[in-house]
Amino acid sequence: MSTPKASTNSGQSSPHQAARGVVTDNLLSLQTFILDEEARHPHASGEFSWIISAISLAAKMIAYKVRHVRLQGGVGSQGDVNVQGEEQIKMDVIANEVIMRVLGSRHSIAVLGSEEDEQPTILRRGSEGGKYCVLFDPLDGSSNLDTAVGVGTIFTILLNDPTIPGAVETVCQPGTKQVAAGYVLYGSSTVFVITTGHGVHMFELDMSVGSFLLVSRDLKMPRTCKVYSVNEANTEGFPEGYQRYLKWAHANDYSSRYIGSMVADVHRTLVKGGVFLYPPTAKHAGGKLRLLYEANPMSFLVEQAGGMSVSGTKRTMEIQPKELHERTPLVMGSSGEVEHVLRHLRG
Ligand code: P6P
Repeated sequence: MSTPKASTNSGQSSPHQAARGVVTDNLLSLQTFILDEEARHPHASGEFSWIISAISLAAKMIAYKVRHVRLQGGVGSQGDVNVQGEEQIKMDVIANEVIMRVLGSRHSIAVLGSEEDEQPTILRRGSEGGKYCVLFDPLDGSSNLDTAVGVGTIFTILLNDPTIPGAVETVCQPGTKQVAAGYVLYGSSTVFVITTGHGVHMFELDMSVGSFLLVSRDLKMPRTCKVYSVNEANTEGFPEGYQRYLKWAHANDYSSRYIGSMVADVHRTLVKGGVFLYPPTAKHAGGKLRLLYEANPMSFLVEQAGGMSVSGTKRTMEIQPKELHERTPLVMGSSGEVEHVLRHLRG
């Protein structure tokens, strides 16, 4: 297979950068890409590839339902409050059921953890097998569905340890232990972004063939970009360092972009650069975003794309989780931009 012609963000392509740019000629599906990756690891059993294939299938099913959400009756309250204390949208439950049904049939999975379910789901115990655990937020930002704003699915894949008796203890691993992580953004296009620790790769859903096709290989985010993304309505409740940073950004010609859907805000940051912040607030003193299945997978992707992700002044992926649904403050994005925030947090 010839090396795909590619152009980098700057429009200049060089042999070194070419591999990182937009893929313009060879058509590679997500399925083929993952099998290619698997072939590079002689001892790979193929179990991991089956999981990505399942997530891809679930993503296509959810993409269709999201794009017809009112016709599918997916808008509006489910009438319940989830474990997060948030009102469940009907589409939250539909997306969760799709993923649980698709992943539940994969023999390589021992434990599933969802933002929508209080406890993890144990599929296989001890000697019953199950090499991996999968955690996910089935439909992040779903409160935006009634206004047709981009929403997303976030997932992370961890190794299972059958010697650990409790499912929660098994999945409470620091982000550095992630085997793979990714998201699907159901936006103006449906994109599947994944890393297995060897760069970040983006695929776009071609509805005419029902496949995710590679559009960007080894994506790298710009080191700087004068854009910050935060809900400024919460400013008065931010710790002082964040308030000092925002004053500095306002005085240094920064633009503000905030969608209020993490997958959409982080995807923009990954592709164009900038910094996304969800600091501690008056309502969420420990931060609002969930460590295990939102912050960690997004941090893995951002770091693989050359960026940084911190919680306070600590590297997000080094936090040792204690609970499945624990939350964390978060600052992630271009390394140069995260450094500007850290400078103000350190005072
Ligand atoms: P706020 C969506 O509800 C979500 O969990 C993330 O997708 C998003 O980044 C954040 O909350 C938005 O929170 O408080 O700004 O509405």
